[in-house]
Amino acid sequence: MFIIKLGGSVITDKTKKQTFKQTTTDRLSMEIKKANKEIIIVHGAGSFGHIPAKEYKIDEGYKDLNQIKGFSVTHEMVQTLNSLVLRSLHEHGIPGVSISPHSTVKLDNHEIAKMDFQVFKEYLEKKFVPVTFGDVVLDKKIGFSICSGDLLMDALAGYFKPEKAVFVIDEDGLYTSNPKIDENAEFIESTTLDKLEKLTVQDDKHVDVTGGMAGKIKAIKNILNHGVDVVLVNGNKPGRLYNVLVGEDTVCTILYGR
Ligand code: IP8
Repeated sequence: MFIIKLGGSVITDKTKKQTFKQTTTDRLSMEIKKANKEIIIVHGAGSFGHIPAKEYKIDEGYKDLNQIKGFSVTHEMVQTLNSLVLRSLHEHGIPGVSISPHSTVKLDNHEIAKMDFQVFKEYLEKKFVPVTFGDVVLDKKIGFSICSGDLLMDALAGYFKPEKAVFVIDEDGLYTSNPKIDENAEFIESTTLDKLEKLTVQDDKHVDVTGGMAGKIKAIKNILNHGVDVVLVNGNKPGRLYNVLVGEDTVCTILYGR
């Protein structure tokens, strides 16, 4: 089994409000279908979720009444993106079913305190493809907060122990520094948790309420600690996700779990 995260910067244009990348998502759906593996899909919120979540400071927890509107607006946005992803999957023969974190996950100070894994299990047993996504969620300590797709990847990888946890991103993989701002950044083909600990990660200026690459690295370290291998692959390059899923050589970064 594979757990795949379709990054928000791959399926949307992160700089423009609610801009869905239909062609890219359709191609990725096609690659997933062709690979014919048991999968769970997680997707990011991109410009549908991060913009309103930032505006209403949802990640800081409940502070004022205006955020109630912000929470529901953000939820509506990510649910809209989820419908677009689901439609793309369905049109390419993938029986995706949506599992919304806001009603199946409970956070405690930004960490997952409770998650309904059983519902994923039952859908998988019936040959559906569970699809979940970065969402706004109730939080025991701070009222509400954001549950990122990376947090969901960590929790799902810990429970299901997939063959690989695959992050589909808008870069070829991991670099020694941020290639968007450092031309001397060196590409890392494969690495381990110990080497990853030594990397410092610099983010670019995307609107990202869940910590961008730094947040992703934290989730990746946890996944490696679950003993699960992680792959980072460029979703903008045709065929690479398919190659990862079927075990063909391709440009990507592989991180070995322990
Ligand atoms: O794009 C963020 O999820 P991510 C979810 O996976 C919201 O970090 C609501 C901004």
